[in-house]
Amino acid sequence: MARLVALLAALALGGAEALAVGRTSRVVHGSRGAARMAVTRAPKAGSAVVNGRTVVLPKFSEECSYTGITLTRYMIEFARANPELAELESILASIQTACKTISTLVRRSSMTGLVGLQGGGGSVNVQGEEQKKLDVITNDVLKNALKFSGKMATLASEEEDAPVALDEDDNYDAYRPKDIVIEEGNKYIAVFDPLDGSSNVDAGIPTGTIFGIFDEGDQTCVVDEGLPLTAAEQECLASTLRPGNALIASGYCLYSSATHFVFTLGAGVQGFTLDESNGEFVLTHPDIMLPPRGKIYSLNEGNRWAWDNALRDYVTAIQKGEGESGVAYTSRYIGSMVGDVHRTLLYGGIFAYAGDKKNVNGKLRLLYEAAPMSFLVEQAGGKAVTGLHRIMDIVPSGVHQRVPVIMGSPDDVAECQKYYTAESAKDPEMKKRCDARMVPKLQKVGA
Ligand code: FDP
Repeated sequence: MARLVALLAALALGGAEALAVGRTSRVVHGSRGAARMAVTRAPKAGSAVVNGRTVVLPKFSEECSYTGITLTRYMIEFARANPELAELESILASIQTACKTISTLVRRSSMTGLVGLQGGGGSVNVQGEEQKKLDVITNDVLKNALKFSGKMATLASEEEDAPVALDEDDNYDAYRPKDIVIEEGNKYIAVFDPLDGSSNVDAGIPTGTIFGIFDEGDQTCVVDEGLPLTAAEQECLASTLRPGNALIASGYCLYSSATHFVFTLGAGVQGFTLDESNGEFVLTHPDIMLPPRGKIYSLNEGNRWAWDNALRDYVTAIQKGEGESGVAYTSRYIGSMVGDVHRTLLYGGIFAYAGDKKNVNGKLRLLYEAAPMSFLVEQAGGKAVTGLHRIMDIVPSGVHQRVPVIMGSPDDVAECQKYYTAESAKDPEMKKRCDARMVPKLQKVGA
């Protein structure tokens, strides 16, 4: 009967095509001969347990072949399947809107004059990096979008010196009478890098936005209105920050030949592509899974002579075809984390920005680069480590803390990790450094 209903529903829509109705109840509606969406495979249904909570995957028994499964629809179905996580729908809606705006800003920057350094130079963020015009504007775009979602308590961004606490007025809800007390439990923390890889942006190289969403947790900070925050307020806000294994969502937007939105809500990884004709993200890469092993290594070889011996020996082995797979690996490095991780997710292999003698903690930031990307990579069946330890287990000591990153196909990362384990027996100083990252020690914000 269900099959008959599906078939009739398909026929009733005028020349509609029912895909394999005899074998599955999934129906794709659209006209014969018209341009169809390339992807007709629905993401897997089922559920997963993440951080002690069950996440139910949305089911898609029908779809329109003209529009495909849009991100908007995916989130509506997700919220229906997970009422207690329904607020993620408006958070993701805010982020996708920001990504579309940023995509346009990046694409048009050569024509609109949004190239080069903020204020002609001299505008430096808390990490001492020169800010580009686009760094500043994209930070505002994302910050506003998240603020207007009305779900955020704290925002931490690469471009902000300290986490931003949203007070009653900032925490936008134009329809909320001010005398109603909002339920504290509905508040989230967003961490983000609005334009990762921005040092490349004026040359048209891929860039991206990285985001992570945490529950607020138990700690409450009382922060006086207005800036600057006192040191105690900053430290309190920093202490609300949590390890990667407490993330409930993370993802990135890649601004490249197409704009991709790839994310996890704790039950697999879904990849969408912006359909410029209707401004919707459409599911093009359902259930992304990393191949167990790849043939690509991706790291800045300019740092080779400062690397720990473990990494140098591992890279030498895979270059020569003397690693576990016996294959000589090839090198691909964009120098833009989102682009390099996106390729790694799709093709497999290993991406790393390791610690070295000069920068013992590497370059990438734990909170808004390493942890959100590690959550994604693990959800796609991969591994993400600092060398010896799992990145997701590190409790942040500071908002802009850096950590070494080695992530990608599980067999490749495990092979690399063995070199670190062997090296740590010979080099107790390296082991001490690695182990120290696992012990939270609150730094001053911005340290
Ligand atoms: P960028 O400085 O251009 O923003 O963390 C920032 C980052 O880019 C990553 O996207 C990228 O992987 C890395 O730095 C590149 O660093 P190197 O130039 O040292 O290779």
